[in-house]
Amino acid sequence: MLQQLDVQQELEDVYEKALRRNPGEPEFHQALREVFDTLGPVVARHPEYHEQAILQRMVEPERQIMFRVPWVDDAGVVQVNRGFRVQFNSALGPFKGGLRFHPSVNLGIVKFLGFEQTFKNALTGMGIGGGKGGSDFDPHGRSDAEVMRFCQSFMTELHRHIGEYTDVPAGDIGVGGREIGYLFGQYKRLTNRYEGVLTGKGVGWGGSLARTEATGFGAVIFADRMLATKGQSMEGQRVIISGSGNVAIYAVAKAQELGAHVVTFSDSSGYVVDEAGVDLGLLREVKEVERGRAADYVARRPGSRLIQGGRVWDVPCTVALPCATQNELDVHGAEALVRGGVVAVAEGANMPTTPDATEALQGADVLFAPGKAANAGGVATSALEMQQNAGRDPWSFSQVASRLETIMDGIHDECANTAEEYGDPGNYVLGANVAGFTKVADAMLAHGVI
Ligand code: NDP
Ligand code: 2IT
Repeated sequence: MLQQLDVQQELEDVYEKALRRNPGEPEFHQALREVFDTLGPVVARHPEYHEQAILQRMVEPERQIMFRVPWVDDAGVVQVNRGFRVQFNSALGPFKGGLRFHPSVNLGIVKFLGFEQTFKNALTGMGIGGGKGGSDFDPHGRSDAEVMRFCQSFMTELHRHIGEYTDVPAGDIGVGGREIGYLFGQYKRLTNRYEGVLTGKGVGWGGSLARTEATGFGAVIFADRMLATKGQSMEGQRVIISGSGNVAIYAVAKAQELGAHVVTFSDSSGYVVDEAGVDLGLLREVKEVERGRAADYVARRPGSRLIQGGRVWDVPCTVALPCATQNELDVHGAEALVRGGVVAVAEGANMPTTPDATEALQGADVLFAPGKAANAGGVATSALEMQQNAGRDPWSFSQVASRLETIMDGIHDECANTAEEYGDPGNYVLGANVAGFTKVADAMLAHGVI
């Protein structure tokens, strides 16, 4: 057993070196900090991790790809975006993780997401490594033809680096079924291979039933299991949700199915309060079919209101599900949640809660589920899609949904048991980080210095 002091010094040294080697990437630094803060006890128990430089290797992506993505818009103007794929860690399987199309995307954001993805994917137990990619392309307001031309150009470079046994991308912010369709079409055309190289495909051409629902469903199932440790459930909870994309919509759906009362959603124009309960059918119509804005929902839903410039966390609730983007829930938001009577927070998004907000919630004894555990249902169902593709055997909705539920139960219990084993029961952040890290570290040890 290494001395505790040596371990803390070792973690600090690796962290400081990573900061120096990755300047100007605050989200990546934050993701590293959050994981490193919980690893002391596990590194102390395993001197071999130190001897084999596991931490140093883990913070360095295996491969980082950046490329030009030129395309022509509907007005005939040449546009240039930047494409990314960071293949972070393949100790447990082919790189796996989403593609994000959003103007804020840069290398640091893709690295934070890829780092987190590695541990998340380990928690699923499905044999998938971690990666992430995307572009600073903004699909909002673009025509289908523009999105198609962009996706074709993006895949014209990306196809060299991916494959069903190498790296299997999927959706994330700004990348849904439409984009996956165009990306898949171009991959197939360039490689002459019809293979499970992407997940989130349409159900008629290789996609899995329940993949669309999986992330939001999984996050609510996780919240339900956390509440059960306190003798509660989702039934009767007053829920606030941020975001109104893929994750948020199906978090609304599952929460309502389990008997909760969901009163908010949001997008980048503001948040909507609907005290009568969010109308799921209208929300889907506005967001999935019309690609509309929050105001379009409010215009058709008497009694609901759009609040611009405020924060959704001021709406009193017992359960909060941040499902939009990173760092959307800061310490002031966390304090507002605590004042409003929150009992549980489960992250549907990746790293939506800032470190001081997490501390404030945990300090107030709020059940807190980090994204790498709570939103793992999406990528786990992607792995089920890969399984269906490999077996050429599509499964029914209920088969996939019941596997998802079993997987979320397993992740919940593994996080809870690990937290208990390491002397901090109820600390799901510690449980998720340590359980995920250990799986990746042990596989890396077995593979030698690579
Ligand atoms: P979508 O693009 O479908 O939806 C994103 C939602 O968040 C939209 O309502 C969007 O509003 C809002 N949003 C995004 N960025 C911002 C921002 N900077 N400020 C305010 N609002 C913002 O993405 P997903 O639902 O797929 O992803 C949401 C989160 O969940 C992300 O953190 C993603 O990484 C994570 N996640 C997704 C998984 C998946 O399977 N899709 C799996 C696991 C995690 P607007 O339209 O106005 O921009
Ligand atoms: O953050 C995530 O886990 C995702 N965007 C889903 C990744 C996937 O490969 O399904």
